[in-house]
Amino acid sequence: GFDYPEWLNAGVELTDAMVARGFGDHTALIGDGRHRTYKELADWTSRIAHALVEHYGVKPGNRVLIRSANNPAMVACWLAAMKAGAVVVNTMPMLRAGELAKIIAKAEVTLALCDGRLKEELVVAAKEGALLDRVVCFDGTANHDAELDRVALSKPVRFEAVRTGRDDVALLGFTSGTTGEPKATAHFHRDLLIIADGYAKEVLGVVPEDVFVGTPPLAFTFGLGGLVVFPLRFGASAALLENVSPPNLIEIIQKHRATICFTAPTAYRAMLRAMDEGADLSSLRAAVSAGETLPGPIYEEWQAKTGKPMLDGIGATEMLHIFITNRFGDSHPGCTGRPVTGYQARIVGPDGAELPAGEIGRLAVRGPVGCRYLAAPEQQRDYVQHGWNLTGDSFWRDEAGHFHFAARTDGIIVSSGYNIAGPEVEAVLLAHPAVAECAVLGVPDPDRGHIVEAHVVLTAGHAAGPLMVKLLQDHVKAAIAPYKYPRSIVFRGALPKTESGKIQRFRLREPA
Ligand code: 3SK
Repeated sequence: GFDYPEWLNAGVELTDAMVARGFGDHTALIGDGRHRTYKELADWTSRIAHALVEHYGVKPGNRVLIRSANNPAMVACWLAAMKAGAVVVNTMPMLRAGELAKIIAKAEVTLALCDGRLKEELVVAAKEGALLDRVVCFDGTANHDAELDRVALSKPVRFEAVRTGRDDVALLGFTSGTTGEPKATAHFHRDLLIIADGYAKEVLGVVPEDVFVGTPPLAFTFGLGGLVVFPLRFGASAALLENVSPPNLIEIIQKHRATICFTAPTAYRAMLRAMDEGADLSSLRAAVSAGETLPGPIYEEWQAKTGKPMLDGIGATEMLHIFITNRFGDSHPGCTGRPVTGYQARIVGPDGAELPAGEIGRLAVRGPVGCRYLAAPEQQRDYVQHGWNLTGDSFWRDEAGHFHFAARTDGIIVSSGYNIAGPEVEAVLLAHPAVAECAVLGVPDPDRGHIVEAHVVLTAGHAAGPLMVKLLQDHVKAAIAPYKYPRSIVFRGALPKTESGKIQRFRLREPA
């Protein structure tokens, strides 16, 4: 089990406690052109916490929203707000005023901390969401040239952190779900440590020499865990990237000899192409892929080029982080792996009964962290049944106890009585050299109930048209059972994605 003291503050555990454990001079954060040690981070967060409590009147339990790209100042604000006993809502920099206003209203945010470069939309949202003029700007660059920086700089570097309980809420993670309507999930101070002491310790075996990099926004718990909590919990370093394009990711890996990368399959595909051009990514010892199914061909090419496996995993904002994963020495293409120690997983049918190995059903999981929706009792009843979290994914389990992704629960395509897993068709299409990206969905059909429709982005030099449709259909028919072939193919310039890289399949149903 995970045994934590009754009074626990994750902000303190990831800063001052690390200094006390001897990591004071070790680099914690790399970003905005600087390296910051654990001691500097502890002092910085203490000054901000003073400012929050004494200048801005933050009380324990107040909801504080943070709006920023991934940079050290955002991390400092997050840790400081936790030290001050606040409940933090991290938000993505690309959100527009309307989306922010919904979050402000839902989370009952009383104060917002914003990178000054991003304030416009938030100021509009604050008015709409009744937050009015409680938007305080910080400087996301190294200049400390914004209101919060100036107030914080006048404060002492020692702060008596608020005595939060291990089961006090520290974080509200927002998820847009498949429909686009935001839902908040509450996570305790101890949950933030459990994901590190569980997954990161057991699966990644993090050591202080590790350097973490990656692309997910810190507003997405995949990024917050992988790029902040995991490194800081073990005295390692995180190199943060504001502009998370694949070329920047590749550059930062080479520059800082990064060892652990958290990103989605699309970036791994770009990294493979960069290796063909001579990029040296040999410093990476762990390539964690999540957020979207990892296609077998990417896994195999990575293994062939680097000699190391990729660690595909599945998590959920509701569950805070990864709960089923591949491991070093137990990693397989097209397979998501086994539950992280402490978690149990099973496949259930529509009546909630466990299904035998080989049968596709809904993935149910339980363990030390689970879903707690904020003020959404109906959604809570749907998601958590008899103590099991129903994640909205369909999987199957093999005889050896490994779990295999089939589709989102709403993503299995039933056509003429056949069950077709969209991701399987996607993997086959992706293996064709003309296909750069694709997403497969079921669309209603009067004869077959649904038919398989593929939305395809072609690689450079390939032309869309009836010949390409026929070529790809024949390719699928030759690779898997012919009834699975896409009867409809739509060519697109790009696929709609969330900021965290997930393909928004519901948007593919809108006219192209
Ligand atoms: O798999 C995901 O989408 C996910 C979501 C939240 C946290 C972690 C992960 C991997």
